[in-house]
Amino acid sequence: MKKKILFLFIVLTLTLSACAPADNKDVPAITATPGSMAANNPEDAHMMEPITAPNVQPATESIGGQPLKFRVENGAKIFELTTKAVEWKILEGVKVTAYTYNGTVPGPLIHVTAGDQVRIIVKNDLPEPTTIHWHGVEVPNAMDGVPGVTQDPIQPGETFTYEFIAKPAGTFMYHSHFDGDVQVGAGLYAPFIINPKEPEANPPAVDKPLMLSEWRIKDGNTYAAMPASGMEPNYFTINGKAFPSTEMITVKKGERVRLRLMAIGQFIHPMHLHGMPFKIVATDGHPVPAAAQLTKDTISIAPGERYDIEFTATELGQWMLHCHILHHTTNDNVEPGGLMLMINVVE
Ligand SMILES: [Cu+2]
Repeated sequence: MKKKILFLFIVLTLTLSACAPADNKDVPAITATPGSMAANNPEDAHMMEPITAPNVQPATESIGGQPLKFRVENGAKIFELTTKAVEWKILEGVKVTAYTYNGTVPGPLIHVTAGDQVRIIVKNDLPEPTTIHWHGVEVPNAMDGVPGVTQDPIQPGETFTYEFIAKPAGTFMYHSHFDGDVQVGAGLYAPFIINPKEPEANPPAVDKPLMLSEWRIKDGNTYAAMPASGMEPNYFTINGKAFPSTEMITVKKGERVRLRLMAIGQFIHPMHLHGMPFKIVATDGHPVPAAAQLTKDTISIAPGERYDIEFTATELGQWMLHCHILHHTTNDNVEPGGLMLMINVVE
């Protein structure tokens, strides 16, 4: 039976190809894109094109994820974001063409308190439409940022205002929801942290968001990396930097460290800490009760997930935090690189 179907399929295919005119105008031409990749399916073509924009300038800032300043109007905290393309340095001598919020990767940290009225004015200076999704934040439906469902895409040159009450407290992210597999990979993501209404009784000495992502750079072109054939990443970044350009975290012996790990790319990263075990104190922004906090030294963070982990720096020295998919600790296949950073415990 199977053989019969296969035979019929072959006959049909041969007949159809024999009938097709040599220059059939209805069949889309297959064109090679830079990086020598060809899209057989026109719907795949968008992801195979390099990230480009007219007149891309080098970024004026060198560190991403810095707190965004706001002004207060009638009790609301007003933040302003502009989406724009810049040349972003992920490593000495390695630049990507990035789509950004306010010119950095990640975009600026929006840091508010539970219950705050938050208004975010977004101006789109990209050559294509975009929207913002407030990942994990409990917003009204109209503010959810899904194009064609909750809003029209923000067209190039247009401005859109998001407004909501910040809740619940925890570790969240904001990112593009338009052409997400390209725009998020291209850099349109940032941390969004909501403090509890009651300030913490015993805050850690170090409290740091770490956003994990991937890039594909070929022949000087930047592509949004994704788990698709020919689109695999060859660079990996923590807060927009690949090791050894990742930030070193310095802490005094005996102090407590909180790392807010966020996977914003399209790959899973089992992050491993040398020397000191940690506890998982929050998952996807929600606190874990003390009795349920697992003690681990490796934690897999899947795309979209956040884990807040805490440890006490009990041992002096430089301790590595790195992804244990070891290809992810390379820069274009050269070790060491990518998803590594140092925790420097000092006297
Ligand atoms: Cu990894």
